Amino acid sequence: MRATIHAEPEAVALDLARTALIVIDMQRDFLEPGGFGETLGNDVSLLGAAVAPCKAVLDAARAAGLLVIHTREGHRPDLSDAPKAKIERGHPSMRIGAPGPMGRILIRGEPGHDIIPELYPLEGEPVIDKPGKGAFYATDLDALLRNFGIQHLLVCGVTTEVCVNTTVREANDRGYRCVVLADCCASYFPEFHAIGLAMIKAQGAIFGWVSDSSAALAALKPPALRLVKS
Ligand code: TIU
Repeated sequence: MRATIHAEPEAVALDLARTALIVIDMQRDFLEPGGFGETLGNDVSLLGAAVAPCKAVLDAARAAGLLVIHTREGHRPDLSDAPKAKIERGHPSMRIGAPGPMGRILIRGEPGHDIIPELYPLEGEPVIDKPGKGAFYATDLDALLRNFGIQHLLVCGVTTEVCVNTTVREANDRGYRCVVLADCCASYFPEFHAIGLAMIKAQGAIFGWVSDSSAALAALKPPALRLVKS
C-alpha cells in the first residue's frame, strides 16, 4: 500500500510494505531517574514529551502492519564489548557497569536497560541490542532490514542528536530513506534537538526528512479513512 507523508523539505512517498518504524533506545536508562542519562548530568524528564507521540505512532504502525523494530543501547555484563574510551568517563561510581537503582548502568539484562513499559515491544518485534550510538554499528540491523525489503524508515527515539542522528546518518549511507518524526524524538538539550533535526533535513534532505506524529498518523490510516474529513 502506498501513502504520502508530509515532511520537510518535501513530502515523501512511502510503500508501506517497504517501510519500517524504528524506535531508538526508549530505555529506562535514558528516560527514568537513576539511569545512564542522569549519571551523565542530565534532566531526564525532558525526554518524557516524546513518549505519547511515539506510542500513538507505534500503535498506528502496528495496526497498519508495518515492521516495527526497537533498539537498546547497552553492553555485555563483562563489558567485553564496551570500548575503554567509552567506559572511562565520569565518576567511577556512575560509569557504565556501576550499580544503580535500576541495576548496573547500561548493562543488558538489567532493569534500567529495558524499554519503558509504555513502548514495550510486542512478541515477535525485533529488538536490536547495540553497543554504540548508531544502530547499524556491530549489529545485524542492516541484514534484517534487507531481508524484509525495507527502503524507508520512520524514526522515533532518543536522543535526537546522539543515537537518532548517528543512526540516521548510518542508514542514509546504506541507502535507506529516513523520515524522522520530530515530536517522537527528544534530547536533554532542546537546542540540540532543534539543530539535530535541522541538520538532517538541510541541503535538500542531506541525511533524511523531518516530519511529525500527526503526519505519520495520517499517512498510516487505512485509505478509506484518509478520505474522511474530520
Ligand atoms: N547521552 C545521550 O544523549 N545519548 C546517549 O548516550 N545515547 C542515546 O542517544 N541513545
